[in-house]
Amino acid sequence: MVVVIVLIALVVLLVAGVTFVAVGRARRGGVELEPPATPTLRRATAPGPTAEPTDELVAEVEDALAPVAEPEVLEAPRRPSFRERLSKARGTFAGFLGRTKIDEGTWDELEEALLRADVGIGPTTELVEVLRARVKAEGLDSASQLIEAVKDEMKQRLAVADRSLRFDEGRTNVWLFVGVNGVGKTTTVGKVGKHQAAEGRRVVMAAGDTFRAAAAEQLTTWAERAGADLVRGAEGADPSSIIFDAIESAAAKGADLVLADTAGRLHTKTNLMEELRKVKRVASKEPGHVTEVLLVLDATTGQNGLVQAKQFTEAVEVTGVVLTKLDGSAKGGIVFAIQSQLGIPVKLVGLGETADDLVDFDPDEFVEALFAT
Ligand SMILES: Nc1nc2c(ncn2[C@@H]2O[C@H](COP(=O)(O)OP(=O)(O)O)[C@@H](O)[C@H]2O)c(=O)[nH]1
Ligand SMILES: [Mg+2]
Repeated sequence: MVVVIVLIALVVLLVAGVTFVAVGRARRGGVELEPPATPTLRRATAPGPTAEPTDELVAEVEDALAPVAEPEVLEAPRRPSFRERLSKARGTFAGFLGRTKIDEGTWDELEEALLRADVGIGPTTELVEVLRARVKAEGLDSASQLIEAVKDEMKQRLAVADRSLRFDEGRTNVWLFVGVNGVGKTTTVGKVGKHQAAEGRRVVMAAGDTFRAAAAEQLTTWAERAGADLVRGAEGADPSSIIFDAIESAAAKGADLVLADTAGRLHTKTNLMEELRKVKRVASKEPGHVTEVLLVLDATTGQNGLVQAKQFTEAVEVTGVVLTKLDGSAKGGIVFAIQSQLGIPVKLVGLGETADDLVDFDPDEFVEALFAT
């Protein structure tokens, strides 16, 4: 009798044990069926030695996962979003975003936020006046409605017909990059070169900053990355003649785009502007055809950038602005000041140091990013 009871007990235990292991496996199998982010992750989450899965079970799960996991491996580098890179600028509007009603405090906070973001006193005053009138006319009474109105007005002010970089087919196009020292000219020439070469254009870079040898070295690295040709001269050489050499060399081998770096510093400011006028004149001689003069401005310098912009626009006809280092700045509002006070479109913005971090300026995305929570 005792033997029978012991036997029954053993059988019950055995059945319970088998069921437990089977359920455990099924559960782990269920978790495994969630599509993992990458195959590496898949390996990391596969049952460990303690799970003791059968080979068939592993093969089955891997088969089920394979079609889901593969496309992720082939994914190209993602264009950085304004939203993720503008975290500093975004903080500027934090206090204002916390409000629910529209009262005098709301207007004060809005004005302060716009000034802190470097929208500038003129454009800020104008914006606030228009918004006060709009709130009244449309009977808006919540701060969230006001925020939508602010965004709408900002987008309207940034809307321009054309931000594209001008390129005339069949010509030796020359894009000149100008700006003060350290704003990101050489880096931008490199990034633009990489993008343009990737689009199939034959690019020649001209190391027109002969003030320091390091600038030509830096550009050499970028030219190698972009698969572009580079024309450089000795330290202290005449920038105009280097740029002209680059243009002639481009024309001779059928390259259609010359990207010319320039110095941001000479011995005095007046000389720099004279030098740039000369560069523009020489670059416009046959076979050269200057289709862009891009002023590079550093967003972290805020309103100071506007002063620089005025000086450069007096010297050469600037066709567009490249605003760099927007990733490290709380002063993105300078975009409004540039466009409203100078009427020059911001064409490209730098959101970081790599080639993929130079993107077309998208005003709607930019404004939404400023107000993202
Ligand atoms: N974070 C960030 N750094 C940048 C950006 N553009 C340029 N830089 C950096 O700014 C510094 C100066 O750039 P450089 O091209 O040498 O300036 P240049 O003197 O005008 O030619 C370098 O360290 C660049 O990597 C950008 O969009 N974001
Ligand atoms: Mg440079």
